[in-house]
Amino acid sequence: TASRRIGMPAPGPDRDTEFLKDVLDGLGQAVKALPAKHFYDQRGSRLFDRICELEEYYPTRTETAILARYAGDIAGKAGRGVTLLELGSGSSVKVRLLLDVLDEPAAYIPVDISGAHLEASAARLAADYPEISVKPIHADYTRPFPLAVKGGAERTLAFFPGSTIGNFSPEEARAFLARLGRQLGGGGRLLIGVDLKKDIGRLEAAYNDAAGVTAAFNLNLLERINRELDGTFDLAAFAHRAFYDRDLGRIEMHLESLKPQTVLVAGAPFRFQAGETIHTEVSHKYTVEEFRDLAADAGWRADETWTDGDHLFSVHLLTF
Ligand code: AVI
Repeated sequence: TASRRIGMPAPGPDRDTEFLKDVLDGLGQAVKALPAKHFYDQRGSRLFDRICELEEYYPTRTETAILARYAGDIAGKAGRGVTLLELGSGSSVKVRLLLDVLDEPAAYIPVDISGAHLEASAARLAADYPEISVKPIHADYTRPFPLAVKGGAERTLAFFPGSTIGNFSPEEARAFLARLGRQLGGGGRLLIGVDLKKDIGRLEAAYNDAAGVTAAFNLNLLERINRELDGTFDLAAFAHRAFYDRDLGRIEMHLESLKPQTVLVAGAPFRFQAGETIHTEVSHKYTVEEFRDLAADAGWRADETWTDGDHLFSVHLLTF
């Protein structure tokens, strides 16, 4: 397989058990919620790739434009022979903008929870960049995972694009950044994409696209439960909801039960009222200052921040 050719070393996270546990716990709470990381099975990862191409979903193309425009600056600051560690590498598209300009990168280490997607993307990247050593790690990067980077912290550049940091609460984001810093060590660097606060209409449109791709992405979580955990969700009896909460500075995604119903998961019954929701995702938005303060609280110094002309999105280079 592709993984063996490019030498995938680490066994994947024990996802089946974890998925079942998270679903039983999450649906058993008084306010039902599921962790957003379980969106990304193979179908979910594909749907997410389609979201990234939507007219309404400005973050991907805006961040890509920022990276394309400032890649030379970023490469200059990163220096020679860095190992690039990408957290949640997905299809490994944006990283190419960096690999194209970095000065003799030592290695590229993509980390992703979706094993099959990781394998295929890493194989494609390895074929396109034969001079770069590609060492994928199949892991849930929200938990500690084994990482041995040659050349020390100063030669490591972590890359966490897409504003995925927004899918953590601010407290989780702080804890995650502090742990990543400790994992890399003093002098380690992080290039991170963060979606900015902006008018509500623009934000809500990005999560309620006309073609219904985001709705399909959200509902795929229920399909996944049906497929993998013997669930009995009737997809027509749940609806996608996404809205911006100004006080909390975040988009919330939910799946709303359209009628009173009972659903079974692995034999366990879960009762839904009409209008009751499963909270499936938060997507926090920050100002540049808010994010720099959060990163500083986690021990990171902001070296540089780049944004687009419309101030939709930001890319920060931080040092631990
Ligand atoms: C991956 N993450 C940054 C996306 C976001 O915008 O929060 C996930 C997403 N959910 C709905 N659309 C996109």
